[in-house]
Amino acid sequence: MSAVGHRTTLQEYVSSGLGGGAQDDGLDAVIMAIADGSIQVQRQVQQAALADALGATGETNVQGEIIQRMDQVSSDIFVETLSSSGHVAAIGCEEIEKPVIIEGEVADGYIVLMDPLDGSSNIDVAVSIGSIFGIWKKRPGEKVNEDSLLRPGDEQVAAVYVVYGSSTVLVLATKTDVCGFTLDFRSGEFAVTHPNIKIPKECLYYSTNEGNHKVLDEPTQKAVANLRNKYSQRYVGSLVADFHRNLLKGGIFAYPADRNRKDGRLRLMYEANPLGFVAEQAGGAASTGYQRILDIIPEQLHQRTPLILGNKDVVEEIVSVINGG
Ligand code: AHM
Ligand code: MG
Repeated sequence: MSAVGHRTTLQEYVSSGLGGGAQDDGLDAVIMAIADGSIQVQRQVQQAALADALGATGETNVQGEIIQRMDQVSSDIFVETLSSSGHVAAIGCEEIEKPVIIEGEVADGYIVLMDPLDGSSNIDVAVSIGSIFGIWKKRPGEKVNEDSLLRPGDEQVAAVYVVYGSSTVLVLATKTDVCGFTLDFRSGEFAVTHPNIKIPKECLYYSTNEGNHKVLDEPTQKAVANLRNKYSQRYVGSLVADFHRNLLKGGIFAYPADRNRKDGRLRLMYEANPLGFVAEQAGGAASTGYQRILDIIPEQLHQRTPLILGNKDVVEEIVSVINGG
């Protein structure tokens, strides 16, 4: 933070090298496009009931899930702000079956994968929801096509999430820093409130859907029972909000594979990869139970994955129990 009384804004932070002296090659514009979109989404979410914009669109997405009207509104907003940034070559989105290829001629463009509004079941009931973004740099000289989006999480250059909660918080992770910003409604800007985020050493919470216990295999039941015996449970049901709490307070999120969801529930490219990147940069870890999330070579844009996310030592312990240890 700079002079007393002035909090560094997100714009200042990204313009001065993203906390680590990065070159200005358009990543700042991509991040500001996400921030601008999130301010619009936050307003729409707050006004949704008054504008009769809650509820479902009547359509389902490629994964067969009902699209909420606010899912659609948020997707449209971010596609617009990212496309207009001039630095995004392609967008992959939970609500859109095929990638949005923007290129033409974005020379040093970025590829952005997003869940524009995470926590669908909480939209209509005034519970925290959010947006999640993984950011990859286009390969030099690459002519972007559908396969260009299938990059491992390890190659992300940055990840961002926003929580629309009792305050609106944006967390940006790069290879050099994880920093949290809060939206100041007076100025309309994000300002640094959580510099240099590191997940606390002590794990306080576990977040899992306990209703799934009966469909877990035996080793996974044992791993969850261990969590239950040691930690307090907190489960919002919006991944982004559960993760944010656990990142700041110390905690573990678990949505393992089960009998009904052999590939897990959450999506690799725009949920597990970005939050796995944030977790690792903050000293935590992310695993499927069998493999590091960021090592997965993706096969499909909308593929699912089991996800164990949070304090590194606890992730390792769960992985060991799931594997019969
Ligand atoms: P969404 O992207 O359609 O909102 O779905 C993902 C959400 C996550 O935010 C959350 O962790 C999970 O689904 C909750 O699932 P469940 O209701 O099965 O506990
Ligand atoms: Mg989601």
